[in-house]
Amino acid sequence: MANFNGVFTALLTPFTADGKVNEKALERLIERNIKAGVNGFYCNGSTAEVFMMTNDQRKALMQTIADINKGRVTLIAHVGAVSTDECVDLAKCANDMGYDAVSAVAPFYYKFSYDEIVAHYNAIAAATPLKCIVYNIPAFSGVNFSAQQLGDLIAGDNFLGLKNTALDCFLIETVKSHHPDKVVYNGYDEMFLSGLAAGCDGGIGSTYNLMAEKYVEIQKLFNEGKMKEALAVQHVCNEIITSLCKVGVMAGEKAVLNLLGYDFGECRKPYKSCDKEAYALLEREVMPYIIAD
Ligand code: MN9
Repeated sequence: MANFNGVFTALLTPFTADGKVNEKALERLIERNIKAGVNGFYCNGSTAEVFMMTNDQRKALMQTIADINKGRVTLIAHVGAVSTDECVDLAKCANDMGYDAVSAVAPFYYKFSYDEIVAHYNAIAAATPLKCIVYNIPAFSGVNFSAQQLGDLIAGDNFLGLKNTALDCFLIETVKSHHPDKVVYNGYDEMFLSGLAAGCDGGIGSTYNLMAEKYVEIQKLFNEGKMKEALAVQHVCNEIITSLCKVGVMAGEKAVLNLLGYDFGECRKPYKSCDKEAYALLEREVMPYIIAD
């Protein structure tokens, strides 16, 4: 039985100059994160830039990650898209490839009704034996759920729980206390400790790619009741996140990995990449806190 608690890195995707996945660099990142103590990976999420990729590319990326992981840690496949049929197709692939669960952002752009969104999620959850994690990220999807709606959405047996990327600890506490058997993940890394305090079972985040060991440490200290020590580590993470946000979070994360000697390339367009000044800022403000390997 896969372990769904703890720290899950939302994997970045390294691209070569001609837009292909750089498998060597991805392998190195996966090894770095396993060594740092993550419980698993959240694959093909927003951080992986899947909304700038074709479905064939998304499937190939899922397979590459599964091949590198070789069953070592828990794998969650994000299969979200606007079209229900596409999500179902990607979920079936994830199941065939041996993933442990699927997840999906709410269908976006068209302003679907809540009933339409429920039917969308039920189709994904029914498509395979894998359980589904609802990905709530209102700032990006434009879809706003109440705590009651999220709770209703994840209540069924074929739902594992919720990934919540929203600055609302009240909502986290409400959903988790009403559904204690479900797994709730914190989504904004800058509030990981706050999310744990509100009832989260772990976190899924993009800045984990660079510093997973810090989040592993926060959760360990939290479990030991050492809140002051945990907050001190969270503070270091937040200083780093503040700097990353100045240059663009994903572009900044890739630039940090490039500075560590990974061949991580740049984000897909329309994202712009880091210029010289951005690299200098990261060298100054972020690199002193990042562990080389
Ligand atoms: O869900 C990530 N969300 C987005 C996870 O990228 C939209 C987070 O890890 C953020 O990147 C991070 C920085 O704000 O918390």
